[in-house]
Amino acid sequence: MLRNKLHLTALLFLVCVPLACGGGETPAGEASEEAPAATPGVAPDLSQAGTVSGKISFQGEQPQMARIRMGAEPACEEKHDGPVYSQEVVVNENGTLKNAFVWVKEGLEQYSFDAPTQAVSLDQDGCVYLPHVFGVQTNQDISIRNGDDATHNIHPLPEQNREFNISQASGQEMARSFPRPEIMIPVKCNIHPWMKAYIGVVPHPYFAVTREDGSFELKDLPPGEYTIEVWHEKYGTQEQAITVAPEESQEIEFSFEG
Ligand SMILES: [Cu+2]
Repeated sequence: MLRNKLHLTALLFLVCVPLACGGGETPAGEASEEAPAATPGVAPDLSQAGTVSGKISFQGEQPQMARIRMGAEPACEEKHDGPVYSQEVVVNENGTLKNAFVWVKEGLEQYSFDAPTQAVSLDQDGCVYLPHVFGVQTNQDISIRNGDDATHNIHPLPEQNREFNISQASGQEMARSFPRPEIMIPVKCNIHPWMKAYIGVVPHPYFAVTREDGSFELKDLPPGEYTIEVWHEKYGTQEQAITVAPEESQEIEFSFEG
């Protein structure tokens, strides 16, 4: 009789404990819209890290860029010394492409990275976005500033993140961030239709934007196999699979044709 009671107690214990534990759990599939789960993984070991660098070359005929007429906004027009042109395609003097976004698309999934505490700047200066193309880590602040004597309206058009559309008076500044990776988020101004920028949101620090010499550098990359992608506003994307050996400095080149 005593033995049976003990069995019953044990049985009740086994049934009750899992029920009690389950009471406070959030049902699966109810992840918050604004706070995706943190990327699993650890920080990479950088003791044998390498570097991938290179350039984005351009072949063929350089397209003529449209001239931007901003006479309706004299405060902006007078900030420019000469005519202003669209930055859709900027070919550098050395035959390379400016404003190409280069990033590690695959190969870092096992790692996690904290967002930098320092913000990235996006200025509205002379009714032009500066910079025209830039990268930011997920959840890293973008400091958006209106340096013009005019009102702007900052309006990113993401597909993986939440859209916003905010008027900004002269001199105002605000910070925003995007929680999800997205290549690329177009940004427009509802007041000045020529204003365009593109933001690459990356879950790690391995990205770069080509400037006046068309070069890029991805430093402190742990040894491994990677897919490197380059994105350009007009010419689309290309990718290359590479292997980075311990402490290796590797050069790669991409080429777009006009
Ligand atoms: Cu504007």
